[in-house]
Amino acid sequence: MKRIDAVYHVRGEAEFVDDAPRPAEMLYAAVFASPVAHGAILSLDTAAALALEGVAAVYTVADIPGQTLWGSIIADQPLLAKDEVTYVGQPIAVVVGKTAAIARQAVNRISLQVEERPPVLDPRQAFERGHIIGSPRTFVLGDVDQAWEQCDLILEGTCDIGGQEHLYLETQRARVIPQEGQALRVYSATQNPYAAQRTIAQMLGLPNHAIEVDVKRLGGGFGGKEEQATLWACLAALAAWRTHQPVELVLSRQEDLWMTGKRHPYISDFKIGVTQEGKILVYEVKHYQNAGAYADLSTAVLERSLFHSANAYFIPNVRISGASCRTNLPPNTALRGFGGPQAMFVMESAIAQVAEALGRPRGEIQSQNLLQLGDAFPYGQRLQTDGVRQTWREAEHIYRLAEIRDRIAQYNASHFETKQGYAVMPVCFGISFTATFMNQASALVHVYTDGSVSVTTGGVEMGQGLSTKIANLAVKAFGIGEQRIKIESTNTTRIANMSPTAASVTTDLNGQAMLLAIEQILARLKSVAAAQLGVDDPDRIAIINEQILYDGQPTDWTWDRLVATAFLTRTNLSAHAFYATPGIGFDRTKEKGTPFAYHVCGAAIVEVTLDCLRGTYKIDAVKIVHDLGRSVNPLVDRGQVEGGLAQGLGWMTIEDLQFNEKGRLLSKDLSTYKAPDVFFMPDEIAIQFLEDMENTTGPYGSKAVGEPPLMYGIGIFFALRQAMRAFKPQGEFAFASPLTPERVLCELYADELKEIAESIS
Ligand code: MTE
Ligand code: LUZ
Ligand code: MOS
Repeated sequence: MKRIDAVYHVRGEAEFVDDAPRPAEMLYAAVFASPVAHGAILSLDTAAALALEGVAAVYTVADIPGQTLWGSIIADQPLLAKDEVTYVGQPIAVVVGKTAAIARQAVNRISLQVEERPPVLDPRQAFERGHIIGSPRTFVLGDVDQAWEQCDLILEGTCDIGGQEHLYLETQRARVIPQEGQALRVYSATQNPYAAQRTIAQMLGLPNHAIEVDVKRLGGGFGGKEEQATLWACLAALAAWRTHQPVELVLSRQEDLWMTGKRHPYISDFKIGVTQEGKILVYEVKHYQNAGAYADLSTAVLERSLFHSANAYFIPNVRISGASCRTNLPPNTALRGFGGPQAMFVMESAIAQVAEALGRPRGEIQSQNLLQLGDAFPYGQRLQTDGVRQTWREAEHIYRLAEIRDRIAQYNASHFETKQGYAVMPVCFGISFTATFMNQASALVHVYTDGSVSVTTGGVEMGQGLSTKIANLAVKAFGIGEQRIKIESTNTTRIANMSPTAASVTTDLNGQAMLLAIEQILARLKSVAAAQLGVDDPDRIAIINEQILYDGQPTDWTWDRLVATAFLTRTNLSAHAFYATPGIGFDRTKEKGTPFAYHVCGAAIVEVTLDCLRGTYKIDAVKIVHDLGRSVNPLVDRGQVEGGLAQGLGWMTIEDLQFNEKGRLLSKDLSTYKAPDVFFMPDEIAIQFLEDMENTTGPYGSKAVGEPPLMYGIGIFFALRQAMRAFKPQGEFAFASPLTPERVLCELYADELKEIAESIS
């Protein structure tokens, strides 16, 4: 089955927020944002903006009738800045005009006087000044202090990890339409319709039921619209509320780049202790997370970093700690992996340092420390699968890792100016929202009298193929044709209190809720069929290919006939159902529990060729073994693995966020922020799914897929590092990302560059 929306995308018919026909008298909003990273607002003059022909209004924080602070976890972020600004791009005022161009022109006429204060951009510096969001956290397993004494080798290091732009194709946007009475209908490009609903309600002092949020689909979210879509929906809603007219707010690409938060940069200190044989006995890590100016999701991202700090390895003694450090950057936020990638990068760096010190291949250190079935994670949960070792072994075997190693060694022995490298990247990613209460979902299913079916869930389609998978599941559960199923928009009036579409669990949670709803309807339909057929046991009735079977034998009843008859005998053909993941929980006072329903495992081999004269590189191959469980839709899942990989490779290498010392984003357009394209991607991508892995949590034994493959991309850093070491064996290379060609060159020629610098001075 193809993706159900592919045909609309190809024809350009797929509807996004601003594609729907424009209501008459709609106004357009533009945002005036802070040009400085930190300062006190002395004065704001909007008179010239208001005077511009076609401008309807300019709103500031004074125009907000209800709560002015928002945030899903900690409500510390002003919707519009009041007395002070704390990052470049922080919204201060909203202008509404007859066109977006007029609104933007008016924005340029606003004058602001700020008393600038020095910004803090470095998370460690913020930490030292006590600028911490939430509380620092520490996970402990074993006896760390005593374990150092048993080690033959102890190494320390620091990782300096870059952020990442989401680069969804569709920038942030919302359209808000006033309704009769005190109500608003909101079309928002959001992963989190309920957050938009409740935050707008709080801002306007209205009950939640006054706000209806509807989401058809997103042109990508990648975490960037889990929390941060809310702000723009609120600003559009404020303007619509005040003007009593429809208002649309669409960020330009540049505005989106400089006004929104990104993946968190981390600075992480690690210390690792091993035996002579390379067995890891103890690992300690301190993460300084660069949270940006407000809480956003940072404390949750940090929590996921703590959960994934040992990645796919069993280490008997660990101490993992971290703090969300408040800086004067835009609030950083969810991005595919949600803190997992940063933590895993640190672990892999520590292992690289061990391997280099012992003079052993990195893969040998990795493989002897892999988690196995029943091993304890630092947070107490035990691994319920042998997927880590199984995927590693499979990758080693089917892709002939030993041959890759020998081929690359030979290549490097016979080439001077180019060198090759490879790395294996194992991934073990926990599936569930780490906040246990969020692991809930509901669904609403209607069967109409013509046999067609309408499905609403709390999940948002954002390109990940959710609608297709939900439709696949409905087809399978009902036993009817796919043309019968319509997946509706996500809507807060049809589904209440939904969790965001995030954490890779949307099909798991919403799919299960829908299956429960379908079960209810099927049970009723089967009772009707049993009565009509004059048999006692409805459980012996099945629906396959729209035929009603009894004991596996065809009857002369069809889906159409059964549904029509059910209606005439007054049977409820609708159901709402609720699902909550069973068996999970976490105690934050002890930092122990079972936060995850299960883990997704896999391993990737990344091969590169590096041009050591130019610093440029080519990805020769990425070969993956990935555990999918019993896939609902292998094509969609393959797309997710490839897309996640691309995003991970880009994060590690060419996606370079540059801020100047005043906290202003320099890489604020697509000519200076380079993302992977088809030419950057590996010449060869091989993906093998582990077929015999079962999962009892996901619908029909399927597993979450959205985020874990991103972390395969981490392998490229260590493949490049190996190639760099082949060129310059005595080189000391930093664990700093992204490893751009420019950085590679500076590292390869660090001594020469130093000499030149000295000779100049
Ligand atoms: N794939 C596409 N095409 N577009 C996206 O925005 N978001 C990713 C992933 N895959 C994303 C994507 C992220 S960050 C998550 S958490 C999951 O999809 C969310 O969807 P799921 O829960 O249905 O996997
Ligand atoms: N969002 C969230 C997430 O709120 N909690 C999570 O645990 C999570 N994990 C991954 C991505 N988004
Ligand atoms: Mo994904 S970072 O959970 O939206």
